[in-house]
Amino acid sequence: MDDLNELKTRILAEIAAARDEAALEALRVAAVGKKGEVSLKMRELGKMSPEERKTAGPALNALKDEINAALAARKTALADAALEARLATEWLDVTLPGRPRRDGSVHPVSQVMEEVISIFADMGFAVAEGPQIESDWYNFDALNIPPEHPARQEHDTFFMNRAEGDARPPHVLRTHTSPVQIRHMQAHGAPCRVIAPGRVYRMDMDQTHTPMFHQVEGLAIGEDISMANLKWVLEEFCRAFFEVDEVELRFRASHFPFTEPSAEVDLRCSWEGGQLRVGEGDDWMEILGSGMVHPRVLEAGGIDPEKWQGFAFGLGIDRLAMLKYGIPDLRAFFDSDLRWLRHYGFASLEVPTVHAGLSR
Ligand code: 2NL
Repeated sequence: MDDLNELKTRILAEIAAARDEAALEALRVAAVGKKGEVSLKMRELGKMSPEERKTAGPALNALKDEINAALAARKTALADAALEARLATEWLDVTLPGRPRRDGSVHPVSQVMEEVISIFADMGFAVAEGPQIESDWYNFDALNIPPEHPARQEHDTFFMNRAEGDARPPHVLRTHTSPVQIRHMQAHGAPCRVIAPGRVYRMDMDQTHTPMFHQVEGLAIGEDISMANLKWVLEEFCRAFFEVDEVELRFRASHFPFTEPSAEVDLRCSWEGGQLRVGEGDDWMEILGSGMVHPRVLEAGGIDPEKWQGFAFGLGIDRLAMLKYGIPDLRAFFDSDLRWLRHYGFASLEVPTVHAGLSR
């Protein structure tokens, strides 16, 4: 019995001192494995007298149980300790602010888009959005653009292929954001005051044209809206956008199928020393097209032209960005050159608003 106690004390001490799971497994094999010390002693039971066996048998079984329990407890303790150690090296302060690996910047087109939206929002215009792939009805017919109009020729517009044998007219990549406003009129009726910013597509590519560019169109419909309201809104826009106190606009008679009368709008400026100054000088710079919504376009939008009238305008965002921020070549806008973006980009956490300043 004494040597059993000794054996127990030694094995339990070894288990308590085991450093890892491999050491623990070696101890298990040496103690209670098939040829382990305890197992060998159990084999000796057969040679004992029945009297001896009566006490030695249960004692050995108890020892085996105790060793197995100690092995299991140590195993759990080792696993817990390993987890503790891992957690201690992997901890992370979730209250720390984000740490961007490199500061991105806002693209000039996005910046100007936000500026323009912010200015019109300040005048009570809501923002409307719609699909970039349109039916020819929304892109052309609803806008009173006749079938023989050059914009409808293969040459100027991107057409989407129909399935083989499908005779319906093909969809197009929208050539302006006007379809968004047609959809808005149909869904919400009159009166309304919206702008429709977004990407538009035309087959054109040179120093001042890219096949995809950005437009904002505006539409205001009411019972007695006139060109005077249009003029004030556009003046207010130019003052805010170019960040000057006074501007002068010049309306030149023009022609669009979707407005009657139509006007192109020029802004007084000077280009002295290659630097644009708005509101002074003897130059005029064309900035947008506009007019009173054609009655047929109101009808296409489900609005009664006998009761309602409105003005509309369309301006190109990319050109405005070039003018305001002195960027010479339009094509570089879409090259995704990081050096260009870092040079012309804007801080990413400063949202332009009319009251906080548009472009600081
Ligand atoms: C331009 C000309 C323009 C419009 C766009 C418009 C939209 C509706 C009804 C009537 Cl739903 N008009 N949009 C009107 C006049 C001019 O854009 O030269 N843009 C760069």
